[in-house]
Amino acid sequence: MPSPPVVLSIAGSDSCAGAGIQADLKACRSLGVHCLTAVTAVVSETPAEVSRIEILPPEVLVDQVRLLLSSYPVSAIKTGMLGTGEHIHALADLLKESSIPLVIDPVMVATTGDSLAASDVCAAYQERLLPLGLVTTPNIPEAHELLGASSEANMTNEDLAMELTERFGMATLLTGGHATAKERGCDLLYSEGQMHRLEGEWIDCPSSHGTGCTFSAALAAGIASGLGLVDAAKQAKICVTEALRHHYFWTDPKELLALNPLSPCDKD
Ligand code: PXL
Repeated sequence: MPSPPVVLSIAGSDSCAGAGIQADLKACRSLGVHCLTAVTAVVSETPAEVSRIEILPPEVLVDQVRLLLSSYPVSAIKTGMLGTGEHIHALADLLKESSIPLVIDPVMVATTGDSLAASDVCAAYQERLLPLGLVTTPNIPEAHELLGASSEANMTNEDLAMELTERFGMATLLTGGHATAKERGCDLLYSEGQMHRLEGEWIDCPSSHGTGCTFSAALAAGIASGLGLVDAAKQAKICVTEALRHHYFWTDPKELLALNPLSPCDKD
C-alpha cells in the first residue's frame, strides 16, 4: 500500500477529544492522511467546562516542529491553539522560509467561552502568521477580532472574508456556525478574487465543540492530498457535516451535562 500524504498539526491537546490535536487526528484519518502532531498546550476540558490550561514552553513547540519537518514529507501544515504571542513569533521564524501550504485556524476562545490565548496572540497573528498563510479559517467572532479597529458591527460575512484577505494576503474561509438563522450552515471561501458559498445542511447538535478544528484539519488534509483550495474546502465542509450528523452522546454520571465529542467524520 502506498504511504499516505502527511499533515503536520500544531495545536493543543483537548482531553475530551472533540477539538484540538485529537480532532485533527480523527479528521485526517477519515480522509486517508497521516497527521503528525506538535503539541502546544494541554487543556483539561469537556464541551461544558475548561478546568485547566497548561501551555508548553515555546522551545518545546519549536523542537517538535523542527524535528518533524526535517524528517517527514509534510505536504500541509495546520495551526490551531498556539497559546501566546511568543509561540507565534517562534513558529513564524521557523516557517517563514517554508513553502509548505499553511492553514491557520486562529483559535482564541474555547466553546465554553474560556480564553485559550494570551492577550498578545491577536497582534502576533496579524503581524507574523497570517501573512505566511495559504488560508485562514476564522469563525465570525474571530474574524472581527482579527480585523481589530477596522471591524464594524454591520459588516456582512462577505465583507469580513474579503477584508481579511485584502488586509493579510491569504484566502479566507469564514465558517458560518455563529451566523444568523438565515445564513447558518453556510461557510464562505474568498480566494483569488472569487467568493464561493459552501452551502450545507444545518445539523442541530447539543454542542459544536470541535467543529472549527475538524474543518481546518480536513482542509489541510485535502490540500496535502493534492486538491485545490476550493475542492479541499468542499470536502472539509462534508467532513464536518458528517461528524455533526453522527455526533456521540452520553450523559455524565452526575446527569448535569451532555458530553458529545464529534465522531470521526467518516462518510460511510
Ligand atoms: O475549539 C477550539 C479549541 C482548539 N484547541 C483546543 C481546544 C479548543 C476548544 O476547547 O481545547 C486544544
